[in-house]
Amino acid sequence: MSHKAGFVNIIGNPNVGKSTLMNAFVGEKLSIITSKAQTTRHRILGIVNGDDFQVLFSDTPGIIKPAYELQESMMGFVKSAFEDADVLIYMVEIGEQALKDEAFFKKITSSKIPVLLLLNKIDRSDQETLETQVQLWAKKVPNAEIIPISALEGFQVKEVFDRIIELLPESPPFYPKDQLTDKPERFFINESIREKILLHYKKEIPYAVEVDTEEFLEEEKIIRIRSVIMVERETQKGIIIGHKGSALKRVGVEARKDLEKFFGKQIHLELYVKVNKNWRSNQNQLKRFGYNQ
Ligand SMILES: Nc1nc2c(ncn2[C@@H]2O[C@H](COP(=O)(O)OP(=O)(O)OP(=O)(O)O)[C@@H](O)[C@H]2O)c(=O)[nH]1
Ligand SMILES: [Mg+2]
Repeated sequence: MSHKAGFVNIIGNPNVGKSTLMNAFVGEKLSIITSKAQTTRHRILGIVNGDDFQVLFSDTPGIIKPAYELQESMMGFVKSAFEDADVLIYMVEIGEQALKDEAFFKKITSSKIPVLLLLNKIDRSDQETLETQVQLWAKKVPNAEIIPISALEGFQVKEVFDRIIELLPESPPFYPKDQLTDKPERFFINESIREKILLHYKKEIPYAVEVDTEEFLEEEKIIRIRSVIMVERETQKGIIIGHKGSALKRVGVEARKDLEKFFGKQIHLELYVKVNKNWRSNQNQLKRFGYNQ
């Protein structure tokens, strides 16, 4: 029996639904999803295995013009996703007109590998808008196959998956068939906590936050976790903690619930907040947090 395998890398503007789509393919909440732009900061592998195929999806950060080192590194992850793709998924959302970076856009339009342009969030659209949008993108990216989808509602997701399988090269698997991702457990803990921060704090706060899990102790019935929430300034620390610790407590309670689902075990989660001045612009700190592209 022949076997197919390859890298299918998902790129596009912030907030268009890239992580929603990858989670839908994998059937697990590997990537965090929020309504805020720049939710995803890393390249996250999501593996879908079958008897005769292995699809290696990569979720990537939304494309932006980087303003500080962290964002430079995020765009490094996007760049790497162009380099090893067997199939490129370029995701746009209904109403969108252009990619936020001309150089990346040229890479897509001159791509030698198959490009699937997924027009997402069509649940929010009407037939007329949809048809106009399809025509617009057919002109802009003539080398792409355009498929309208709704990642959130699962509309056309299976059709896209079947098309991907057709396009994949023959190859043995790259990872063991029971593996779901390339990221360690601590990564998903950090991300769950960061998701709650994106959900509950405003303006600059979520962008100034990084989470680091310092302790992960798995016992028979319980996993004991201690994580630090890093901010850039004292004032941000106060905001994260909130009146009598109430805001931080909410983050802890909600993250713990998600983690209990993810690990299928009782979780004890201890959170504390620390100031780490300008970590977003510090090469060494970024490296420590896994942004070493
Ligand atoms: N209506 C609708 N909303 C969607 C759809 N897909 C995603 N969303 C919403 O769009 C928002 C962004 O989704 P994400 O999956 O986090 O988007 P992303 O492209 O990964 O965003 P970044 O990581 O910030 O680049 C969330 O509020 C999703 O629920 C869809 O098909 N329809
Ligand atoms: Mg994302």
